[in-house]
Amino acid sequence: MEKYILIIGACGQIGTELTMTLRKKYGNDHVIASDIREGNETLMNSGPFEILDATDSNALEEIIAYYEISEIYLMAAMLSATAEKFPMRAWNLNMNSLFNVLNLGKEKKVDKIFWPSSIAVFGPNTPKEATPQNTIMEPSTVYGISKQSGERWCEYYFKNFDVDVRSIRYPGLISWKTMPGGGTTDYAVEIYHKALEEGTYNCFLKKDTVLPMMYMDDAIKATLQIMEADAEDIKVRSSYNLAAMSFKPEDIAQNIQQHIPDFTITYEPDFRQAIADSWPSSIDDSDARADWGWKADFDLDKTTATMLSNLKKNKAEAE
Ligand code: AKB
Repeated sequence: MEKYILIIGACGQIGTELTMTLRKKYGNDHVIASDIREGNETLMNSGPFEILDATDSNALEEIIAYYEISEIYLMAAMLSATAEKFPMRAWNLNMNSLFNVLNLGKEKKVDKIFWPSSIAVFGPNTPKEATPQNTIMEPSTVYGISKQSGERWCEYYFKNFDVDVRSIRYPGLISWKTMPGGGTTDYAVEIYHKALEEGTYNCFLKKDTVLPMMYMDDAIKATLQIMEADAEDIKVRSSYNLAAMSFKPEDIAQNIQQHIPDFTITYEPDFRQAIADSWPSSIDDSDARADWGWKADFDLDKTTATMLSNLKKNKAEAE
């Protein structure tokens, strides 16, 4: 039987690159992109697209039936910084969209589901260094509470209704194709844009705030890898820890200065500092490595070189 995949939240930072990678792998017509708004030209012109509010279960069911979808990637979510401003909207979007998709799995209308969790599931009482897979989880943010609850529901639907749902706790993600929106780790993308455009960046986190991060290619690789793994190898049905690198704003600034010696950085911490302070500095991802062979390719040097050369190329083409 032919496989048809639905990406919900296809126009966001992860969704855009995930959609293009899956279209390359399975064929453009086999990957249906959907979002509440239209995305960039490449995404819109490369395959089917549907406007979809992820909280609208009837509209979702119609799309599932029309395209004979067997696999869903639910990428729509309100991230940490925005969620603090709109707690009820964040809870509504993050939880109801997940229930809509899990219920399709329960009713056997789809075979497999991917749902992203985050390092935000951890909180101030979690061990900060090499945070283990199973540890104290007392998230202190709206976003973290929704992700922690989501993880519990994923495991519940797997155990009680045999729903094949798979998940990763993404760290901060760095990419040059689509901007992130509303996260606490967004500084690690903005800094590259500002370095090239203005030669300076005013960081909203303190210079020594270490957070776990990952280049987008690694995040996409992990997502495809966990979805392609044999079901019996997926031993964690809440969500897997995943790691690539950890750094502080000062490290990334120094790294950029190796390419742009005159680059300067200033620090003006805002409400996002408290969110960052509640998260781990580094993550132990040994379960993902052991269970489905995870290994990151990008460190900070490689990330910076790739980000700057691609953004430079984009800038030159636009001028
Ligand atoms: C955010 O900063 O909210 C996200 C995340 C770590 O999940 N990038």
